[in-house]
Amino acid sequence: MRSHLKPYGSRAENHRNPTAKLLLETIERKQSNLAVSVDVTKSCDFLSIIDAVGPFVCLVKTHIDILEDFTQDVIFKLQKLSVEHDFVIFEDRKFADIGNTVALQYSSGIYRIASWSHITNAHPVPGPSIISGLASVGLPLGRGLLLLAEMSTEGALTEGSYTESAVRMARRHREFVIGFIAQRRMENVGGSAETEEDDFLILSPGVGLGARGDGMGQQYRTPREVVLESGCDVIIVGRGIYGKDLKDTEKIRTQATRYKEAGWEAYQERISVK
Ligand code: 5BU
Repeated sequence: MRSHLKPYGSRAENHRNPTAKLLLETIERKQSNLAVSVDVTKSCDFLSIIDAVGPFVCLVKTHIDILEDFTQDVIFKLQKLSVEHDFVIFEDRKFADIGNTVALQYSSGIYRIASWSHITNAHPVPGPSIISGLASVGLPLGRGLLLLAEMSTEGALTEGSYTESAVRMARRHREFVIGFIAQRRMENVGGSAETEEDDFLILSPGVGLGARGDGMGQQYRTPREVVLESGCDVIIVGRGIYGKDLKDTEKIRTQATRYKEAGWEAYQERISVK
C-alpha cells in the first residue's frame, strides 16, 4: 500500500531516524497534522502565539533570525513549551552553502540551531555535500533534515530535473534526510518505483483557508488540496492562523482549531480511500 494511505502511527516503524519517528508519533498522539509557522519579530509575541497554538499542533516552525530581541532565554522557553505542549521544533533555516560552512552555521553562531531544533532544512543546490556537512552535526544528536524539493511561490525554479535530483540525493542519505518541503508526494519522482522504504515525510507550506495568495508571491492551497489531493503529510500555516492581531490569543486558538480540524478531516478521508 502506498505509504501515505497508511495511518501516521503505523508509518513510524518505517523510519530509523528518531526525529521522523517522533514527528509521526506526535501527529498520531495529538491527532494533528498542523504545523504553525511563527514568523513574528518580538519574543513575547513569538512565545505567546506558541503557547496559544501549542495544544493543537504537531510541530512549531521557526525563523529564529527574524526575532529582533533574541536571547538564549527564548530557546529555553521554546524548549519548555515543546515539552509542555508536546510538539516538535523545526527551524526553517534553508541552508544553502558548502558542507563546512553549513556545519558551522548549524552548530555555532548565536543561534546554535542543532542544539534545540529537532528538524531543519536545506536547499539541495550545492549537491550532496550539504547533507553530509549538516549530518556531521545533526546525526549524533538524532536530528532530521528536510530537503527543499519544491517551493510554494509563484515562478519557483524548484521543478523538473532539479526536484528529481533532490529526491535522488535524499534517497542516498535516508539516515538523516527524513523528507521534503514540497507541494506533493515524491515517491514517483526521480525514477524509482515506490517502496516501503521510500516513505518520505512531506511538509507543505503555502496553506490557507482564505486568500489564494499574499501579493508577494506566496500561493495558498486549502488543507484538503494539500493533504487529500496532493498526499502531503503536514500542513504548515503561518499568517492564516495569527493574522495581524498577534495579541488576540482567543482568535489564534480558534483559527488553530479550524486548521487542525481541516487537516485531520482531509487525512481521515485520505486513509479511508482504499
Ligand atoms: P504563511 O504566513 O502561511 O504564508 O507562511 C509560510 C511560511 O512557510 C513562511 O515561514 C515561509 O518562510 C515558509 N515557506 C513557504 O511559505 N514556502 C516555501 O516554499 C518554503 C517555506 Br520552503
